Amino acid sequence: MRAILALEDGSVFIGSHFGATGTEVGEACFNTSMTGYQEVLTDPSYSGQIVTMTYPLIGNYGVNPEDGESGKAQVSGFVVAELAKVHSNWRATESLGPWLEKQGVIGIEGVDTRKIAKHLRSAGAMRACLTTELTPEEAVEAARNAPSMEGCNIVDKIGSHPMTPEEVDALVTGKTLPPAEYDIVAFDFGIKYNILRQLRENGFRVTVVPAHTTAEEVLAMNPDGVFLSNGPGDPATLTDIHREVAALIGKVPMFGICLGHQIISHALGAKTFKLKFGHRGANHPVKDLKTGKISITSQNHGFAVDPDTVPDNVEITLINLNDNTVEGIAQDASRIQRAIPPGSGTRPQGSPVSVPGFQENDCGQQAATCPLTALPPLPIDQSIFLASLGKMRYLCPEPMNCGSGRGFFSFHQPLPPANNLTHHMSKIALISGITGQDGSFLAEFLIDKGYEVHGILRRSSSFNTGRIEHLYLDEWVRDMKKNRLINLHYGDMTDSSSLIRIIQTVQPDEIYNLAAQSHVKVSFDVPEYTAETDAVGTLRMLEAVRILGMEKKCRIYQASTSELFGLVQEVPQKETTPFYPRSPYGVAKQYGFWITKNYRESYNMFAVNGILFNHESERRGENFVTRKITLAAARIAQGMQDKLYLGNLNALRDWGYAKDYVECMWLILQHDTPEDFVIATGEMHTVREFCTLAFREAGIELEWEGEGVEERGRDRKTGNILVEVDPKYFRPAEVEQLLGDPTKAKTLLGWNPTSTPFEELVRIMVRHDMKYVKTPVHF
Ligand code: NDP
Ligand code: GDR
Repeated sequence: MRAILALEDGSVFIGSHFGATGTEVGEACFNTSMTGYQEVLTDPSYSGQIVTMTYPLIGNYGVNPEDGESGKAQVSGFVVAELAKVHSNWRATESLGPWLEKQGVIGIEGVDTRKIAKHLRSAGAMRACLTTELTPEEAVEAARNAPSMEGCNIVDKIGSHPMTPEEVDALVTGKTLPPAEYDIVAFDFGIKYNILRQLRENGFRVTVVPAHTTAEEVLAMNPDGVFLSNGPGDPATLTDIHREVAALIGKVPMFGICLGHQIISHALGAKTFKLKFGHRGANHPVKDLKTGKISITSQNHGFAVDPDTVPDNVEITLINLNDNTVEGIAQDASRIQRAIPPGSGTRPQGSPVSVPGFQENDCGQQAATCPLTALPPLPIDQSIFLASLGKMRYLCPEPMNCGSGRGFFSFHQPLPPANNLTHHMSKIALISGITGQDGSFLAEFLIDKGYEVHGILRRSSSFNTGRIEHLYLDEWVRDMKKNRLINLHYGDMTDSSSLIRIIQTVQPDEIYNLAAQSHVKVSFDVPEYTAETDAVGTLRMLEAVRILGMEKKCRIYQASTSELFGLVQEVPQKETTPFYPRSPYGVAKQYGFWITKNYRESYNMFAVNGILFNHESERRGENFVTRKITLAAARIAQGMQDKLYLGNLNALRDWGYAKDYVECMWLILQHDTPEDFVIATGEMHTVREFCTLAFREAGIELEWEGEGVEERGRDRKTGNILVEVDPKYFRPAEVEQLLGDPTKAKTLLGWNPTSTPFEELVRIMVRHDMKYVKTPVHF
């Protein structure tokens, strides 16, 4: 049976169904763990989420009753590349598919989970619909109508499940329990069983209380410590819980993980914000700011504490090295100790849980002798918890271990201030043409790869940063008061001095020279300027690197083009096909190609050409034929335009998706040796075909009639003529057909030329433009 995953931005992934049938909505997120799918599925923190696992094969060790994090599956949907139909593990009692069916969870397999994860990483987590019964259009609509995770109180929705100490004991099977020395009250916001098991196995008697238990009720239980559990949803919505937790601070030691950590932060006066795509996986590097130790941790949370709101008397102790977000806070022990009122419900001074005990068991000092890596393999998220125990020095009779951990609250000596957060990017990239279609996608791609990204911005009387606005003024970045994700420098390909100055300042490891007057037809109108920018501009860039003596440090990618093949000398065109450009643009780019190759051979520079065939996207310039068509189809379908005028309908092009092509630019620069590559899909289509598909996607079936300049596209339903030929769009010399052979890129770079098929490309563009024509913002 077919299943569909639809995202609110109109992306649709069609695959095969497993598990339950029906329709569910939730927030789409991804988890990069290789194992632990059962823990993910049963973790209450995933409530309300449709989880995509990026590991390619899921279900291979089945499911069993002992690994559950709660009594049932909690996710709203499950997305995998391939579901293992046969499981193999001695502990397993059944296969994942049938178990999910019983649990009522819809699953989808056979979709490109890598693509989904990459999309969510760049576009951010979004509302989604997983269905076995709706059409793609209905599914997108359902996703758009789903509630947003921000501002959503899911803790109350899932409800609490109080447990007596005896019930907690019963969760631990096959082990002899140690005597329980300390009493813990654990708030249940969606607590995971493994946390309870670990607490019990380490000598804590645990009573699980409902999320809305009051401070007074907790203190009446006279606990040695309070634990605030993980849980789903937006921590900011739980204001009454913040209040009760605030009332406990200073009266009883406490720590929290995930949501618990965020609740404590709120109780201390800090704020939280929604992460763009959350932290979900088993490989998050977390740095202890006190010891400098870095640990690899398992995480699952979509919100984080805003460091700028953390009060002065609270220290930021841990940060996530992927994005520098706060992973742990602590409050000064002495302040807490002073705050303990005489005769309160806390332990008497001098007991094993007193402050001196904590000082001796300083987890930071233990880090050197008990690294997390020395621990036996742990199920997902236990690693975090064990680490949290190590931090829980009031309560821990002996330090469990230390190092990694997140979301805990413990009592520390003063630590380096929060502004010690530093961000070390691995490589520096400079992109000319960053405001263009490719430049904007490449910037996103490189940011995701951890690059420090710089771009050359040319002066314009109006704003030309529309495609990169989200990177330049990214709200998250602004809120975090960090550096912008990209750094822009004024310059121009016609101005050598600006190029030299920028390269000297930026000191790039990699330059992507994408800037060009890139319109073939326009190049007949501005041939000299085209040569200045596309030909001599390339020379200026290469010379700047040479003048600055950076030939060895800096790798240079030159945006070459299939237009070099022009009047094609063989079909398909490959790296060895002779050139025959047919426009001032093609001729200028041919100079760019050869001067790049010449500098490589003359000065031994890593300077390479990517001979890219046409690649399009929702960000394509509006006067290139594909975008012109998708915009017109969207406008005509919505009554905003009557007709579309085009030039040569017979032109054949090898059209790919720009997002896929920028990856290849990067791969070419990472290759061991400097070589030129053809990048293409290996498939070609006419302009007419593109038109037919685009209008179909917009709901209009076109019928073609006539020939040459008399050819027209008629709406089959209404009979109206919607497409006509206007000779003004003919070119003085036309490139009739282009078809690339990407074998070399496939073989040497491992690049997949067909990850976005032609039909999918048209769909992406039209869906985008159906919205864009009403609200001109790139989604
Ligand atoms: P776009 O036209 O979308 O972007 C061109 C970029 O170059 C824009 O950022 C533009 O700035 C900048 N630019 C133009 N002139 C100058 C100048 N004198 N100085 C500094 N910057 C300048 O192109 P694409 O993103 O589609 O293409 C990227 C590169 O790849 C181009 O070199 C193109 O020729 C080449 N190419 C593209 C293919 C495609 O199918 N897209 C195929 C093969 C090659 P502004 O925003 O201010 O206009
Ligand atoms: P191209 O792209 O010239 O291949 O250059 P474009 O989309 O402009 O044209 C593709 C084909 O469509 C025909 N065509 C029309 N083109 C435009 N722009 N407008 C029309 O109305 C129209 N009608 C028919 C054209 O004649 C042509 O045959 C793009 C650019 O991105 C270059 O920078 C890049 O180097 C090449 O692709 C590979």
